[in-house]
Amino acid sequence: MHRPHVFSVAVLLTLIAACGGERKPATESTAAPSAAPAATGTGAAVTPGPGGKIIVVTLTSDEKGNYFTPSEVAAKQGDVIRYTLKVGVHNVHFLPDSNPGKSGYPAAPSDMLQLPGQTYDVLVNFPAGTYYFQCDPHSALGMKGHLVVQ
Ligand SMILES: [Cu+2]
Repeated sequence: MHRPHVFSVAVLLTLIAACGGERKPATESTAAPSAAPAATGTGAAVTPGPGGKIIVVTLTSDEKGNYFTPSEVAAKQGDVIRYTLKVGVHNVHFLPDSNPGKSGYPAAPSDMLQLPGQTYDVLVNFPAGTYYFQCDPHSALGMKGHLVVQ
């Protein structure tokens, strides 16, 4: 008469122990992979819009100075300007003070490009017009250019 009762308690304890043992994998499964941070500027490749193309502009330093090549860039809606570091340390900045009355362009400076081949992509999705850009460390030395959106 006592035996069935004792047996059932033993089974119950076994079940509790089993439950406790299952917590470990449950904890691990709650650690969901974190989403990649939103792409911001430097390094993030941008895909041209329909019919658009990629226009490469290099940033370089040599014995003649520091400059963008080309420094005068013509583009259409949907194109991507791929600023690409060749030599030196440079950035790209569409300086708001030099683009009065304009909006929609990337007004924040890019990060510094430091590794050859590093890129900063700008999708041309802002109004037609001429936009001034520069490299902040070298603007006084003439490292500047214009993006003409047709
Ligand atoms: Cu520069």
